[in-house]
Amino acid sequence: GLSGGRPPRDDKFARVTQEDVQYFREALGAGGRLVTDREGLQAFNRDWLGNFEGATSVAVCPTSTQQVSKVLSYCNERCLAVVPQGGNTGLVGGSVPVHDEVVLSTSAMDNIISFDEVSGILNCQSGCILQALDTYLAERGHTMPLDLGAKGSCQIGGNVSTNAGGVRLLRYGSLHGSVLGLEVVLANGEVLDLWQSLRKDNTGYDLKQLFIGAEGTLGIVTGMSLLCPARPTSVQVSFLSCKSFPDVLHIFRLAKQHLGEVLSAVEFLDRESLVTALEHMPGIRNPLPDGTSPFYMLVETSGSSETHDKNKVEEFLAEVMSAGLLVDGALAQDTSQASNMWRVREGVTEALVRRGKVYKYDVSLPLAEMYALVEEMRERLPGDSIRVVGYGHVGDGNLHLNISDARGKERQEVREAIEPFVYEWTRERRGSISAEHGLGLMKAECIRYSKPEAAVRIMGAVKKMLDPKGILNPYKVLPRDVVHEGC
Ligand code: FAD
Ligand code: S2G
Ligand code: ZN
Repeated sequence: GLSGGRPPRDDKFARVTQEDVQYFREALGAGGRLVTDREGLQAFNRDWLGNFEGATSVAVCPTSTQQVSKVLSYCNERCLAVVPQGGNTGLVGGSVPVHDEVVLSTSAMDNIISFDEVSGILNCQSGCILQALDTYLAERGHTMPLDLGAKGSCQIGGNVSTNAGGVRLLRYGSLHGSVLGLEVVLANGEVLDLWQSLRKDNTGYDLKQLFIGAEGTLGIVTGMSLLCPARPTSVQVSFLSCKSFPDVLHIFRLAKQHLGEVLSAVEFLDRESLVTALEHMPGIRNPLPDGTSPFYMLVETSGSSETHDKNKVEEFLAEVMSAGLLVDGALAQDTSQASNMWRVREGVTEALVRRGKVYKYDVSLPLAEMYALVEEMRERLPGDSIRVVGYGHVGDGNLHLNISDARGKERQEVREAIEPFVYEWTRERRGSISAEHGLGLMKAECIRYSKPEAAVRIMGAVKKMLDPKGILNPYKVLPRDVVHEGC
C-alpha cells in the first residue's frame, strides 16, 4: 500500500541492456551469482509484506567489496539506478525496486572476518544473517547487540542501513552505539574506509553515523566492526496481564526499579494482538489462562546468576501484585516456556499478514500517549472486517499500530481514514512517524511530519554530495522535491 502512490519512473536513468548484464557477469567472475530469469527475480522484486513489487531485470550478488565497487562505478557511469538489498525483510518498501532499478544484493557477502573474545569486537561482511552471527557468537560466550523477529533472514548490513531497533534496544542501545566501524562503497565506486575497531575515536566528524539508517541512499555498506556484549548465562522471561495502559507503564516503572541492571526487554501487546497471534500462528499457546485482559507484557532479564536473577524477578512480580497491577502472571520455568512467550510477541507480525491486508505504522510517541493512538484509530475505523492492534517496545516508546483487514486487499476508504491522520497525530505530539522501520518508499514524502525543513534540506545536500547522480535507491527516504536532478 503506497501512501503517496507509486512515483513515475525517472527517465534520467538508463535502462539495462545486454551489454550491462555482460559487464556485471564479468565483474563478478566465475563465482558470482547474477539472476536474470523472471522466476528467480521474483524474490528480489517483491517485499516481505507483498505490498511493493518492482520490475528489475537483473539482480547482482557480489562476493567482495571490490566487486561492489566495480558494479557501482559502472552503474554510476551508465546512470543506472541501483537498489541495495540485504535480507529483504524491510517493511517500508525500501529494499525492492520501484521500477527497473538494478538490485545489488549482499547475500553472497557473508564472511565472518574476525572476533576478539576479550574486547567482544566482531568484524564481518554485510551479508551475514543476524541469526548466524548470534549463533557464531554464542559459541564464543557473546551475543549480538540486537534481536528482532526477522533474525532468520535479515542481514547485518540491512540492520545497520535501517538502524534496526528490535526487542533488546532497551538493554544494548541502538546500532549508532554498537557499530564501531563501517566500510561503505559510494555511488561512484569509491571505497570509504571507516572501518575502525576502536571504542573511542574522536578524530573529526563521525561519518559512519550518516550511513546507519540511510536505507541504502548514501552508499552500500560492505563490512563492519561491531561491539558485542558478553552472552548472559541467565535469562528470565515473565508474561503478565493487566487492566489498562497506565498499568502497563506503572509495571514498566517497577521493572526498571526492581530489575534495573539485568532488565533486557519490556514489550507489550494488547488483547487484539494476542488473539491474532493465537488465531493464526499454530504452535504457540497463551502463556496465561487469562485471555480476556486488555493488555499483556513480556518482561525479560538477562544476567549472570540464575538464583540472583530469579529472586529479583520474583520480588518484582510480588511488588506488581501488591500494587494491585497484576491480573495474571507467569515466570517461564524452562526454555520452551520462555521461547513460547517470545513467539507469542514476535508472532504478531506474521499473524497479521496471514489474517489479510495490513496497514502498518511504526511510531515513537511520548510514553503516556503511546496507546491513545490505537484507541483513536478504533473510533475512526469501521468494525467490520477491520481489527486495530497495538503492540511494541514499551521501553523505547515505540508503538506498532497495525490495522488489519480480513478482506485481503487495499481499500481507499480505510487508507483515507488512517492517513494523514496518524502522521498528523504523531506530529502534534512531536513523535516520530518511523521509530525503527525507516521511511523507504512508503513514507518517502512524509519526513516533514517529523523533521524540520532545515534538516530536510541538509539531508538533500548530503545526498547530493555523496550520490550526485542520485542512482542509489531513488524514490526513497527523501521527498522528491529535495532530491535534485543529476545524471
Ligand atoms: P532489506 O530489507 O534488504 O533492506 C532494508 C533497507 O536497507 C533498504 O532500504 C535497503 O536498500 C537497505 N540496505 C540493505 N542492505 C544494505 C547495505 N548492505 N548497504 C546499504 N543499504 C542496504 N525492524 C526493526 O527495526 N525492529 C523489529 O523488531 C523488526 N521486527 C521485524 C519482524 C519481522 C517478522 C519482519 C519481517 C521485519 C521486522 N523488522 C524489524 C523490519 C526489518 O527486519 C528490518 O528493517 C531489518 O533491519 C531489515 O534487514 P534486511 O537485511 O532484511 O534489509
Ligand atoms: C516488531 C515488526 C514489524 C511489525 O514486531 O517489533 O518491528 O510492525 C515489529 O509487526
Ligand atoms: Zn519493532
